[in-house]
Amino acid sequence: MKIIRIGITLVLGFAGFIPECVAKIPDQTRPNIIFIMSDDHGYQAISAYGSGLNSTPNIDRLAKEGAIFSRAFVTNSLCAPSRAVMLTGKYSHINGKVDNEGGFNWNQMSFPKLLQQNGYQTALIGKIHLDGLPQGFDYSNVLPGQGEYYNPRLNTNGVWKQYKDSTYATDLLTEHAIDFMKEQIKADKPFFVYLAHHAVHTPIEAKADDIKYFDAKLREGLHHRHGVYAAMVKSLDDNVGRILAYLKQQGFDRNTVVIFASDNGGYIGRDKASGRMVPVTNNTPLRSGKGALYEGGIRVPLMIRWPGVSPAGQVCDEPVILTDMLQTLLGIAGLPAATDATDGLNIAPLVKQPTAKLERDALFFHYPHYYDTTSPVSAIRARDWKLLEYFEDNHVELYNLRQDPAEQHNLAQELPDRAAELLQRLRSWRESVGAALPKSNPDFRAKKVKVAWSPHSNYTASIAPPNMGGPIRGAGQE
Ligand SMILES: [Ca+2]
Repeated sequence: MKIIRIGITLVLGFAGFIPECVAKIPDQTRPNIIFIMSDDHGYQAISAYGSGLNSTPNIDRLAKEGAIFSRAFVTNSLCAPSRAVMLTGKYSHINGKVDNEGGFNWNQMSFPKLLQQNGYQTALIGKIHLDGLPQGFDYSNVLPGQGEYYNPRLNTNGVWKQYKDSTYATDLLTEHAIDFMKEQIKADKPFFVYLAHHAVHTPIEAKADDIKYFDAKLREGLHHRHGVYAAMVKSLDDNVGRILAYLKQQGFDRNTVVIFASDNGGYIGRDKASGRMVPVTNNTPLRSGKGALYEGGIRVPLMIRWPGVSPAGQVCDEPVILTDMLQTLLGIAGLPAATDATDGLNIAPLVKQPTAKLERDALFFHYPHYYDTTSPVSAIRARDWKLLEYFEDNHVELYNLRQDPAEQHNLAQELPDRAAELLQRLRSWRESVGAALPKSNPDFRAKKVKVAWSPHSNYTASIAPPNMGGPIRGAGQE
C-alpha cells in the first residue's frame, strides 16, 4: 500500500483547497458529465497515487478538488469486455461481450441511452472497441478498433475522415470533445461526454520533446523505466488540463462532473513500436498487470470531481467496481436506478461522503479465457481476503491482502477452512448469475492449438475438489 499511502498524503495535503468562484453558474437542473476513460492506465502512472516518474498535475486536480478512490476495480482486465460492463452495468457473460473477440449487442440498455432518454445530449469520442454502430449517442467520433496515434482516421457520425500533418490522437479527441461542448453550451442543453482515449495503450508513441524530457528523468531505483510511456501519460494529462481549462473559461466547471478512470491495469509487456526493451510499465507494488485477475490487472484509478457535492481532496477506501458506473451516472444525473442492471451499485453517495460504506462485502471476477498474464480464472475479493480459482489445473490461491497486497504468499494450504468458505461463495455466485465455465479442449496438444481449455463453452458440470497445494503463479512476471 506504499504507493497509495503516498498518494493519500499528497491528496490530503490539499484538503483545504477551495475552488475559485466563477462569475457565471449556469442555471441547469442536472449537472453536465464528462467521463474520461484512459486505456491500460495503471494508477501507478498517476502522481496523485504516488508515481515516481510520471507527473500528472491535471489529473491530480480531480483528486484535489474531488474524491479519489484507493480501491477501484474492473470486472475484466481487458479493453472491450471491461468497457461493455461499464456501458451496461452487467457482467460480461450477461451483456455478451466476454473477451476482445466477437460482437457486441448494442440493442441492450446502456448508460448513454438512459442519459439520452432523460434529456442529455450525449457524445462518444475516441475508442469504443465494440463492433457495430454505437447506440445512445447524439454525436460520435470514433477511432476504428484501437485506432492510431499519429494521423488517425475517425468516423464522425458515420463519415470517415483521415487526419494529416502529424495530428496526435490524444490532442485531436480533446478538440472534438471541446467542440461538442461548445455546441451544447450555446444551445443550453445538459451534456454527457464519454471521452475514451486510445492512450496509453500500445503502440507506445509520444511527442519527441516529451520523450526527451522523461528520458532525462530516468534514473536507478524508479519502478517506471519507459520514457516514451511517461511522455504518453503526459500528453493525456495535458489534455485533461485542456478540458478543465475550457470548463472554467466557460463558467461550467461548477456545474460539470468530471470522472477519470481506466479500463484495466497497466500493460507489463514490451512494445516493439517504441524501440525500448523495457516493460511498458510496472504496477508495483501490485502483482502482474493487464489481463490478470491479480491486483495489478484489476485495480484501476478512479477520481470523481463533483463541484458543490464532493468535498475537496477526499480519499475513499471503500471497494468499488466499474460495473457500478451505469447506476452511478444515473445517480449523479439525479435519475432513478435502472431496474435491469443489478450487477452494480450507485456509488455517488461515496462521492458525497467518502467514509460511507456500501451494502456489499465482496466483489466477484470471472474471466474463463486466456491472455499473456492469465489462464481461465475466477476470483472473489472479500475485504482483506482474496481467492482465485484457476480452471486449467483446478488449483486455488488465497491471499490476505492487508498483510500481502502483492499476492506473494498463497495461504490456501495453511488456511483450508478460509479457502473453502471463499471458494464456496465464489461458486455460489457463479451459479447464481449463470457464469459459464470453460471446458477441456480435446484438440490441445493433438493439433497444437494454443489453449488447453475452450473458453466459450456453456459447460456447467460440477467442479472437482480444489487442489489446495497448487503453485503460486506469475510472481514478478514481466
Ligand atoms: Ca485497455
